Amino acid sequence: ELHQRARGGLAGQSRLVEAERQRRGGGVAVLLDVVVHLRVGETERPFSSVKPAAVHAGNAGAVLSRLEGAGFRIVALRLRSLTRAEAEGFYHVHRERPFFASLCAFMSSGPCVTMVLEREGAIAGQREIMRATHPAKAEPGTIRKDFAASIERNAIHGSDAPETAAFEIGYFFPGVELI
Ligand code: 3AN
Repeated sequence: ELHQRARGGLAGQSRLVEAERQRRGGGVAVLLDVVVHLRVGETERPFSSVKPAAVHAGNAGAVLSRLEGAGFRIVALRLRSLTRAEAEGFYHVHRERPFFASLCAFMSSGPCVTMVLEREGAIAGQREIMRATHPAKAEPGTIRKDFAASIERNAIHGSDAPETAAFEIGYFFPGVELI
């Protein structure tokens, strides 16, 4: 289904590019310009999760409000407590890292607010509003600076690429129709 959607999106994009090329009278430079423009403006759907410490501190609403204020739409939402095994599966790319056991213990220590977000350029946009993995290195006004206590308990997760978003949405919202 994801492949079909991706193909549909690309076909739609090519039609738009062709229409714009004809409207402007053609030319490779114009064509490239339109392709770049369309890619920058692409609507994306990252997975996101407010982590247990931020939920426990009563900051879930404030974090969601920051996201909505920055133009993200919530297209799926579920409060859930991860088992240790679910946390390990989610973070399996980090299984060799020294902090893996502690991270998975933390992520399964209380409920997370799991979400799918939507916005143009949402993946880079969310990384921007979350900011550095280590809250001490993040600028004031970013979610991790304002709501996180440590690099491990850093308030929020956000997909870092379309491929990870597809895996993470499938992991947390299997079979859920995204509105
Ligand atoms: P990000 O969440 O910014 O994409 P990753 O993918 O490098 O960062 O790390 C995933 C998660 O692992 C982070 N959100 C954080 O909770 C935890 N983490 C990363 N680095 C460390 C570290 N040095 N010590 C403890 N936990 C870490």
